[in-house]
Amino acid sequence: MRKLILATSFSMALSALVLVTQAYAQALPVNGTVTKIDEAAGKMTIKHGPIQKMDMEGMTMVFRAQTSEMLRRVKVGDKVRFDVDKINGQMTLTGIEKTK
Ligand SMILES: [Cu+2]
Repeated sequence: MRKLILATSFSMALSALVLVTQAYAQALPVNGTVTKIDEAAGKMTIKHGPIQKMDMEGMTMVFRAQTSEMLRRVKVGDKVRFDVDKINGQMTLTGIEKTK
């Protein structure tokens, strides 16, 4: 009985993890490569793929980072996934993670 409960909780934890991972991948919809990080300016240059919600093709451009921590989380040359919103008229990174 105890083993069954353990197995059940394990598989439930696993499905929860899968769900979180899927939600996460969706939350960071854009691919890119970091080409420059300017901590003083709070900005990062990314060579990015298409950004559907901005109706934007792939290009290299500068983004403002929503938090300074984002600028330290990744390095130049890292492949990343990120999300962006227009905040106060500026293209602003709202999330970024290094990918493999
Ligand atoms: Cu762009």
